Amino acid sequence: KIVLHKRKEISQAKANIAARELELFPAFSRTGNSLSGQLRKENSTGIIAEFKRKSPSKGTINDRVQVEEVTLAYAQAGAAGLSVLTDEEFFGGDADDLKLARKSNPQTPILRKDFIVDEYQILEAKAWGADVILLIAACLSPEEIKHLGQFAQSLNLEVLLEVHDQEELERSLNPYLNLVGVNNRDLKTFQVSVDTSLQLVEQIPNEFVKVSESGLSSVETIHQLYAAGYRGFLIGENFMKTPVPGNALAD
Ligand code: IGP
Repeated sequence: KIVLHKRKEISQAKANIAARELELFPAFSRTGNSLSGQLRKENSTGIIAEFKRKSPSKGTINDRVQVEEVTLAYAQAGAAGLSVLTDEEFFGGDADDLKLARKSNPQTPILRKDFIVDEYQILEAKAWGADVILLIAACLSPEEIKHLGQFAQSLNLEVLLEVHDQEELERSLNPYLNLVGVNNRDLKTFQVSVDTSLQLVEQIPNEFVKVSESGLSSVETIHQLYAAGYRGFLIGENFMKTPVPGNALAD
């Protein structure tokens, strides 16, 4: 359903701005900030802090805060990277959120969080100032993941592959990825279990930076995941549900 919705959105976007025009955006020629590089640093917090106004599982999480302020506060509180939702339909985000996050955080790696199914969205990601794109195994064939990953890397973007189980992981791995994320949330049932990350960690080759995603809210869980081999921790709701999300990370 989401993929069909995206296809419609993309054809509209293409009608408005041709791919060749995206390449003229100033952000297109900037050198990217490496998220995998940040996460590999010995003293990194590992936290990838997400700006998310609403979600299909939780409804409105926070619609009173500004993306520039929140992302800047996240970075100042020690986030290794930022994640900005650009999906409007389900998550209430848009291109401006990403552009504004970039404007207030020139040096911090930023992930475009969206359902990517087409090269055009990768050109958008680059033009809007992203450093990393997400490819979700549940939405894409192995061939698509490889092709889109290779395309993203050719633009100096890093690639985060998201999986939820062993079957998705095994069929989706290829050399055109930088990070592998395990989503603790089942996208079909919205159930969250950190055990998903703990069970899959050994199956992820060490050449990729390992990221645990969703449902993370305690320091103990982060320590446990770190000990298991994870170096990135993607956290949205736990910060966003508070009135000042940047303070929630600082605490
Ligand atoms: C953040 P949480 O539970 O901390 O808010 O989760 C992030 O992992 C989640 O937003 C997410 C997501 C996605 C959103 C993970 N994969 C794919 C949209 C699409």
